[in-house]
Amino acid sequence: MPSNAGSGNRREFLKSAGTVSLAGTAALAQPLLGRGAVSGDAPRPASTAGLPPLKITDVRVIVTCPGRNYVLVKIMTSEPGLYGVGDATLNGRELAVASDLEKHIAPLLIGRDPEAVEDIYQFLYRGPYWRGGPIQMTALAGVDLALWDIKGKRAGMPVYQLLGGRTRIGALAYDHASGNDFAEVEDGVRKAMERGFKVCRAQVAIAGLQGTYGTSARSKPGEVAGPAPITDLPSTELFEPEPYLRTIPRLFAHLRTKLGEEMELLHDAHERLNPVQAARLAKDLEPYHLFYLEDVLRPEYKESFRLVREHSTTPLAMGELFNTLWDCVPLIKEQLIDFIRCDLGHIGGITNARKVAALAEAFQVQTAWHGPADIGPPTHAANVHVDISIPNFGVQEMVFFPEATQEVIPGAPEFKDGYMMVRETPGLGTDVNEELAKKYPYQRAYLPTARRKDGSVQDW
Ligand code: EZ4
Ligand code: CO
Repeated sequence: MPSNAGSGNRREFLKSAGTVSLAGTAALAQPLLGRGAVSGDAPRPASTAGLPPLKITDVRVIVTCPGRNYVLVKIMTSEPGLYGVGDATLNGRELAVASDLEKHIAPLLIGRDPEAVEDIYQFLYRGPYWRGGPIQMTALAGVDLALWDIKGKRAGMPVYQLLGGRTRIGALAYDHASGNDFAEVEDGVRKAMERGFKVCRAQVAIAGLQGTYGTSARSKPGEVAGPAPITDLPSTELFEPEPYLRTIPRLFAHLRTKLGEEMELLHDAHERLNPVQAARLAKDLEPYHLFYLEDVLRPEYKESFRLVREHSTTPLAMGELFNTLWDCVPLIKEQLIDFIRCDLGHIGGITNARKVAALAEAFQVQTAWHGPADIGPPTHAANVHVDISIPNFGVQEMVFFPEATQEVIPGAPEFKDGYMMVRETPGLGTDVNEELAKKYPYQRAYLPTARRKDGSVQDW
C-alpha cells in the first residue's frame, strides 16, 4: 500500500525537476495564464513555490462495504505517486452520491489544478446552478477532503498545520452509552469512563416503544447506537412523544445520582419533538447539567429554537442535517444554540466547515462536528484536523471502527486519554486500499424509519 513516508524526498526531487522542466517555457515569461487549462478553470500561475504545475489526471470513486457502506473519492494527480483520498458517504443514499461524482463531477475535474481548493469548491457549488442538498454537498465533501489531502502531502504537512496550526493537544471526544433500562445505560457510561472518556452520550429504550433511536440491542458501548443494520429494506420503529418526555429526565436523574457531577453527559433527541415538547424536555433536564441536548427540533423549524431558549438554560446543539453555511446562520446569529454540529461529510468538507466555525466564533458558539460510524475515516480525520486548529472547538463525536473498515480505509484518528489525535503524516493521514475494497461489495441498506401508534409517519 502506498504510504506517506518519503514524500519529503519526492518534494525535493520535484522542486529540482520543476525548475528544469519549466526553464525556457513561455509559462515562465508569462506567469499568469489568461484562462485555465480546462473548461471553466481559474486563471493560475505556471508554478507553485518552485513546484511544477499540478493537474488532476483521474477521479476514482470506490464504493465498498467493510461492515457498512462507504463511498471514497481518490483523486490522482500528474505528480507521480501524489493522490488524495476523500469520503463521500451518505447513509442510505450512497449510490446517488457515487453516481453524481462519476457521471457529473469527475469530468469537470480532469485537467484542473487540484491546489485551487476554494475555487473548485465555488465552481462545484455554484457552477451547476442547483445548489445545496445532501447528495451534492456530500459529493463536494468527498472532493474537498481529497484536495486538502493532496495539498497537505504536497506541502509535507498534516492538514491542521495548513489550517493555522495547533490550538489544543487533541479533540475532546465523546462516547455513546445506551441500554434497555437505566442500569444498562449507567453501565455503558461507566465503561466509557473506564476507557478514559470525559464525555458520554446517553440514550435509553422507552417502555412500550420498540427500537427508539439510539437504543437498540445491537448497539454496544464504543459504537454509535442504533442505526442501520444491513437490511434489504428499512425497518419500522415506533415513537410516541409522551412516554419519551417522561423517561429521559428520569434517566438523567438516575445517572447523576449514581455517577455524580464529574462526567459530562449529553443526549440526542434526534429531531422528534415539536416546539413546546422540546422546551419541556430542555427545562426538565436543567437540573442534570447536560453538556448539551442535541437536535430537539427538526431542521426545518429554526425559529422554534427561540421558544426552547426562552424556557431553559440547557445548552443546545444542532446541525447534522444542515448542508450549507446559510443553514447555520439563523441559529448562530441569534445565539439560539451553543454548539454547531454540522457533518463535514454533508456540508462540503473542510472548506465550508472553516467558514461555519468562524461564523460560530463570532457569536460564542462552539463546534461539535457529527462523528457517527456511517461517515468514513477521512471525514473523521478532517473533523479532528479542524477541531485542533480552531479557537472555538467544543467536543468531537467519535467511533471505534471495526477491523475490516480499518484495513480498507486506514488512518482514522486515534483515541488517547479522552482525546482524538490525528496522525502527524502529511495530508489527512487516511488512505484507501482499493484492492481490498473490492472484496467488500456494496450491500443495499437503509436507515430505519418510524411511525406513531396511529400509523402516521414520524421522524426517526
Ligand atoms: O442518526 O448518522 O448524532 N448522531 C446521530 C447519528 C445519525 C446517523 C444517521 O445516518 O444522530 O446516529
Ligand atoms: Co445526532
